[in-house]
Amino acid sequence: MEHQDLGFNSLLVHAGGVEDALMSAVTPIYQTSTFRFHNADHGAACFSGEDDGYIYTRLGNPTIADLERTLAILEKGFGGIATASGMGAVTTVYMGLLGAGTHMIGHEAVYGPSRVVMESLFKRFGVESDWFDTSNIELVARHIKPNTKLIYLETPANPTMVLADIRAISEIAHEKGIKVCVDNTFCSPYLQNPLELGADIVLHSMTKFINGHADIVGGIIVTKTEEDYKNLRSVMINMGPNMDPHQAWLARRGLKTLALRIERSQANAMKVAEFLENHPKVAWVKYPGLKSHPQFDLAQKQMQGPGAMISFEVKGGLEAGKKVMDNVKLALLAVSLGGIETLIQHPASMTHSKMTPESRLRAGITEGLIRLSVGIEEAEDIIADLEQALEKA
Ligand code: LCS
Repeated sequence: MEHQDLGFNSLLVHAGGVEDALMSAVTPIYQTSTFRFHNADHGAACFSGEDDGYIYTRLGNPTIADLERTLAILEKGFGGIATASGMGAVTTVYMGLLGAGTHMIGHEAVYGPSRVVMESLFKRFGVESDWFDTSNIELVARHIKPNTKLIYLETPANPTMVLADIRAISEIAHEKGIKVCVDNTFCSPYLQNPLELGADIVLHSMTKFINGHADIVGGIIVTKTEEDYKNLRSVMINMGPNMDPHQAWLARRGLKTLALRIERSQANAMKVAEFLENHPKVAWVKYPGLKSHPQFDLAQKQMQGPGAMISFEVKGGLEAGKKVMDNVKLALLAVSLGGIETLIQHPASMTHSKMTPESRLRAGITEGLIRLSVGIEEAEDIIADLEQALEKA
């Protein structure tokens, strides 16, 4: 069947694939760095593009291509570009769209390194950037300059759970010929499709929900147009943050159960968020599934579900929060997110520690903010674990 006729779970299982002479049911791992040519003319034709045969794994590989095609279908884009890590995807987009004398706008609370790499490394090469609260559309419009080339959103944002209105911002951007890129890591294509909402490029850390099993690092970019695809693929293959075939195979395997895993972890997250919101020792909770989330209506409109990420603060701030993190027994005290196991971490001293304290505070990343990635365990066990840890706070 054509993929247009298939529902999401069917695509997770059947999209992509390779035509393999031995008819293997699962895409094999083509663990090879290079591919043989039939003869010299064939090699030349592969290089000139007359023949679409594989050449060399940095340029393309059947196992990686299977994953790239699948993500392009799920995100409803033209093509996918897999990278060695989520940061490989972020920096490929920056390299492809920006240069000396250009300017970008980003949400103030993105994954720490996505901002830090721009404000340190890319700044050295003459790229300007402004980071502020993109949930405020007027602020976005006001910060656009004649040399603005990119608006970079992360929604929900890591770790503040602030949302950006992808459709409204894309409209403003496109009037000025500016590209919009959305980091969709917190949602996965199951919960949000930025390209359908108007964005030009979507990217993910595949390390998270897409792979889902906390056993690989990886990234993916999907573009809406062929032009952006060609540009970013050329950056990727020349810079070299390519994925490895084995890594791609694991990600494609993990992806098959994406919807099942998210349904389960999201149902757990809703229960955990309600538990935290009603707990006397908890100062505040941010979860897009709670009516108390300031952008609950936008979440309902833009996302197909609130996801499995929660941020909260214990009364008593960091000292009290540390007691919770040091006393959990089921949840793992670890960074990363989107896996089957519940993880807890402290952004100000961990994932976002390289931001300046001023930028962190302005972005709403308080010293006491704790981030929870809710897994697929029994909700009762996750709640009991947090309850006993909160008792010690
Ligand atoms: N984008 C988002 C939203 C992320 O959360 C991360 C990693 C990245 C991009 C980068 O992806 P990576 O290169 O690690 O595959 N986020 C992490 C986090 O919150 N804890 O540890 C890693």
